[in-house]
Amino acid sequence: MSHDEILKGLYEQTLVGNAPEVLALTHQGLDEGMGPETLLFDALIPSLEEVGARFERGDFFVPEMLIAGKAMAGALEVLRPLLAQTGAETIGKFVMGTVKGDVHDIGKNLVNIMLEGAGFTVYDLGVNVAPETFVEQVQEHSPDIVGFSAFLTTTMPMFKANINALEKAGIRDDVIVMVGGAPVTQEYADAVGADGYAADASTAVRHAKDLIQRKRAAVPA
Ligand code: B1M
Repeated sequence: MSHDEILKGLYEQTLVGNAPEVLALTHQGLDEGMGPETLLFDALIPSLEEVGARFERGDFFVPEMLIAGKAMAGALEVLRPLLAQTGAETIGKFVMGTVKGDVHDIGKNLVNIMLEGAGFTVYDLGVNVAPETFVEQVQEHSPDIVGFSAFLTTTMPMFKANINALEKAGIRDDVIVMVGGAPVTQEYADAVGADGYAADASTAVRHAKDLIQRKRAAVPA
């Protein structure tokens, strides 16, 4: 099988949610020397984008979206150690979760993998995370950054609820707040008072590093 055939197969089998075949093709691609980023960015992510487009058009429904998501998640588990393999030193602590009311986690998990690869220690709180849980976990781990992911326009307002909860607990200024997720924009992040926003996982890592450096530089020794 050529590399193009593997990418085409991965795209098509993710689209129909054929998890065993997606797993087999992921292994085959890696065995044949393809990079994990190629499999991710040239097949798996575009396929999920197409799943979303079909859902919007009414050609796909929630079950189709679910099995495609599961097929992608299986491949991501295989790619995880390879994407995270940089041997970087620990550069900061990151508490991360998908906000209350939202169960999407593939994008959040991908950000976590990239953060770990860049040397962050990541505390992943999972999905549907309540503001009080974010507060407790920030108090427990004292991270440099807390990250909120939201993938629905209806759950984006939880960013503000989370920031309010941090303020109420008196710890808002102790931690950098980053937000992201498919429908989120820089304007929305600014409007809710977040310190940072990123549209994708690699930008999230770059931005997280910058924000930490700026905060450390601003604190008098
Ligand atoms: Co849903 N879903 N879904 N879904 N789903 C979307 C998000 C949607 C855009 C599809 C569409 O209509 N085109 C749409 C939201 C529309 C909107 O509000 N604007 C939608 C909907 C409507 C819904 C339901 C409401 C459907 C229903 O029940 N009627 C329902 C909601 C459930 C809930 O959460 N309460 C629902 C359910 C589901 C499934 C459970 C079936 C499944 C989730 C499986 C899972 O995650 N484990 C699912 C899926 C698979 C999708 C799509 C198809 C794919 C999402 C994905 O994984 N993308 C999605 C369509 C789409 O996104 N095109 C869709 C790939 C991923 C790598 O990208 O998630 O964008 P992304 O993550 C990126 C960036 O956002 C960024 O980096 C990531 C990696 O590059 N990023 C950050 C993420 N977090 C960040 C944090 C940061 C910084 C960057 O800093 C802290």
